[in-house]
Amino acid sequence: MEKTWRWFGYKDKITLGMLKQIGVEGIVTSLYHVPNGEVWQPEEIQNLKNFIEQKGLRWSVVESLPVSESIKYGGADRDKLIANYKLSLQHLAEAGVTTVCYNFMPVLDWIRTELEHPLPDGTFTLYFDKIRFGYFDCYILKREDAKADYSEEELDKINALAAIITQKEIDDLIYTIIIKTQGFVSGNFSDDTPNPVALFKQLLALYKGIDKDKLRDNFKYFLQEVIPTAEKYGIKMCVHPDDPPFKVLGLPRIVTCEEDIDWILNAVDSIHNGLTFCAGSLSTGLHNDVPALAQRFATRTHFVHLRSTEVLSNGNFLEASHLEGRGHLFEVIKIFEKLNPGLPMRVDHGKLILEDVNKDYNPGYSFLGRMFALGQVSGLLAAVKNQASI
Ligand code: DNO
Repeated sequence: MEKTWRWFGYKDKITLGMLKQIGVEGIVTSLYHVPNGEVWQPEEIQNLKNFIEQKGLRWSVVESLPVSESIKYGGADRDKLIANYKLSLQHLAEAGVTTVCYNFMPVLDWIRTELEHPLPDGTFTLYFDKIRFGYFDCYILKREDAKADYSEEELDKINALAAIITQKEIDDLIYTIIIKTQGFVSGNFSDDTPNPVALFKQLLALYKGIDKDKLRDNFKYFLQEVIPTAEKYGIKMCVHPDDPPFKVLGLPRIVTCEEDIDWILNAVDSIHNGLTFCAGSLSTGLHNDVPALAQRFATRTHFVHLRSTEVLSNGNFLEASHLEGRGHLFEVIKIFEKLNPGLPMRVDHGKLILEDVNKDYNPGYSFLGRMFALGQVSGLLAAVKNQASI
């Protein structure tokens, strides 16, 4: 596997020089400053590529070329936006950047309720608390029908939380779910968004009446347009699974399990229509057996995210060590090295350890925590390779 690292562009505090020192080979990045839906221009792509190559690295993967909301809900301007998307793909291919990761999650990209959850060893990690998320849904968004999505017991706990939650905790929850986790990945929100809850509700409203089947129709429409372009220019498209892989806030999620992935890969049956195998996202679905999925989809995978999670009996989940948890990364690496060797992989969602604290890194994208995880995963990779050569 190629050791890659998600780097947030020219303004990232973690420099390419630092990455060279810790054994990173390839860079995963995006044109972060280009608003969603606009064409990525050849000059900008080339400049970024040159910048990376001057440091002795390569631009291995685009993560992400974002799919605009309107393409997902099937808005009036979707054809124009898809045409722009195709042009961006063409420009990337012309520059020699040919692996493109994206997702098809409505409104929210990934979801956590806490970004600095303390662990007994003094480090901090990302955390999803079902009851806090339920509070956000029922009391902050006040979504119609929200209560139907929670059990009686969960509703009791949500109501109990409502009786004691402080204004600061409410503000933090809004900031965490809407701004901080989405801000750097989805382009829908930023620190300057004046009334994030109102904007969030507007976006949710755009999906009224869009159920799983309708969202699948829109996804297929997108794939039927985009994959022929990917074939023509040699682009490997790879969709990222939904994080977490279940329905949230009444929004359908359609990249959650074996059946979904099968459906996507068959919707347009081409090697250019592939998967980003995110062991972490898939592992938070108790319905998923991560190594079995790797075995099944390895040959249609173009990019791998190595991380792992622990799911608690109450439905909450947190990031696990890269050596433990439901991701079973040793097995996963073994499978990929056997069935599709050499794929770019990056570690994901490092903890905050030691000097990482108060550095204001994007959540999940610490330096030391990720470096530590990369060390662990590099060890697993070396062990797999040694085993294979015995
Ligand atoms: C979160 C990431 C996701 C991922 C996108 C890909 O940390 O794994 O935001 O980059 O879903 O489009």
